[in-house]
Amino acid sequence: WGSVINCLNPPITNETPGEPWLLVRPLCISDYNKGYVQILSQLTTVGNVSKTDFERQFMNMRKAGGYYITVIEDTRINRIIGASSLITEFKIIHNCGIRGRLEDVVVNNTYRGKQLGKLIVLTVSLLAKKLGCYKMSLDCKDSLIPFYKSIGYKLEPGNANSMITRY
Ligand code: 16G
Repeated sequence: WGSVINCLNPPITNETPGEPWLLVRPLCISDYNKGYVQILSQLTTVGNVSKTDFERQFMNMRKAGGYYITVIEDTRINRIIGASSLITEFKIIHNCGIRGRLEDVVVNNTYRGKQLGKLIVLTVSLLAKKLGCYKMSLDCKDSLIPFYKSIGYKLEPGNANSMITRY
């Protein structure tokens, strides 16, 4: 999906993510064995997700369509060390447009300081643009607002509320 990500310093891209052993690629069904589920537990409660559970949900996502999960693998140890999801939503508004949602962004905390969080978010943001999304939105903790601002996201005046009901 292209490699031009030019606001990072030093300049890294999804094709050259800074270290030769890092690989930015789409999630595969075999990534359960490479720790995709474990890394998500650095973000929130994951629960007991077995390999079968993961594979079933992976196939559900594939069947539903519109899920684009990108990961960063450390190929020296065959482990997923970062991830980010783009979920697309088909709308009637905006001329039957597509809205992108950024979800489940996580980078292993031992790999901090290498711009990998920025890289993986910019990678899926670029993908959203290529897919024709008219906007990309996300929910995050207050403490992450500066991070998202640094890569071009902004709070929308009058519309910066995130509301939920939990089940
Ligand atoms: C953050 C994540 C969201 C994830 C949620 C989990 C990003 C941009 N946002 O808001 O995708 O679903 O945390 O928190 O990664 P929860 O367990 O409280 O739903």
